[in-house]
Amino acid sequence: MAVPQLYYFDLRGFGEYIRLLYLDNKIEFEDIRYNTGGEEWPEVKKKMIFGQMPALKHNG
Ligand SMILES: N[C@@H](CCC(=O)N[C@@H](CS)C(=O)NCC(=O)O)C(=O)O
Repeated sequence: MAVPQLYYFDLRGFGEYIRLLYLDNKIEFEDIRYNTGGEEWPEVKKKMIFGQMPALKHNG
């Protein structure tokens, strides 16, 4: 089964609640983090469905 992919910045913020839900329920997920204010984010943002994070990809 595909592992959900969680995209968020390398900080707690909104994404931390989702990480904790997965961790508390022992559900495997991929924790994909981008540096806040890093060079990567403007390019990644263009590819995000809503242009913001947290974003969750599950089964494509
Ligand atoms: N869409 C979310 C908010 C998401 C949001 O504000 N994400 C921020 C980080 S907490 C973000 O992606 N900021 C970067 C950007 O907008 O370029 C909501 O309505 O609750």
